[in-house]
Amino acid sequence: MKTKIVGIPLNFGANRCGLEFGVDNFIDRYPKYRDKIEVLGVEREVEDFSRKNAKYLNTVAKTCEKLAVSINKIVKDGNFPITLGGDHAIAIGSIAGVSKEKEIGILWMDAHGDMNTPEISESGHIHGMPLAASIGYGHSKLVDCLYKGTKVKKENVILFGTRDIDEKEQELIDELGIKNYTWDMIAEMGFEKALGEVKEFFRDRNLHISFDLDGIDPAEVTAVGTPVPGGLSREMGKILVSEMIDTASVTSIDIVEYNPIYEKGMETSEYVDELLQLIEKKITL
Ligand SMILES: [Mn+2]
Repeated sequence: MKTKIVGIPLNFGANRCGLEFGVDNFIDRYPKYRDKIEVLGVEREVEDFSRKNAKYLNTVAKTCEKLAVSINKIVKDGNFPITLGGDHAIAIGSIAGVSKEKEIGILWMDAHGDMNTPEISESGHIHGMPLAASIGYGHSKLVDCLYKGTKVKKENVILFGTRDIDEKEQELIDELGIKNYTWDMIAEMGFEKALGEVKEFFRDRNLHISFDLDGIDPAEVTAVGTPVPGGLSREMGKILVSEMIDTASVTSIDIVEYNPIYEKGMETSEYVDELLQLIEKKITL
């Protein structure tokens, strides 16, 4: 199987300057990816700026739709899509593109829950909503990306590494019974044990991994817009991806929220390169 990397420099889901430079800056630092990453443009749409609870909804929805079509084609061609962000809202598109072809579960590695909806979001930023949208909760323009309705069953989702969840978001997570390995739980039970449980849950099942760089400890990965103390080490992040590929039938991966404005040196772009190399090596075996 061949990996196909799609770069999508969306920042409107986070409304934070810098994310739109992530893909180009990464390629500039690692020219070996110039011919390997297909960069998709953001589809800027007319917006209703009186809407505060889902900012840039039309632009985010249209861009996710475009990404979903591209990812869907990669899957249909028998290849393995990697989506490089850009803010985490793009996962709405990548997941829709894969889930149209096969039933998948989701491993959501993130400091945040990304389980907000327009009704409960405090910021109105759509990058806090993609997991909820993928399991059928949120604005219909997001939920119905590529095709109508729920993309992934809520019981087939695991949150991993969380340490900053809004109050109403937590209520929704509890109400829906979403499995959530908070960073506190992982630290207490031990990373190996937590990973072991996640592996058992997804063993031999189709799995999409949505890897938010802010899930990693910001002391080790600085180039993220919404850092939260704590989190996985760089090595744990790589072990997670590597062992999930060995255990589950991993179909697709997102690597998101690379914001070069906040980078101290090159340690985050280096980490993205390491992750891409690891995935490529394992998938093309
Ligand atoms: Mn996220």
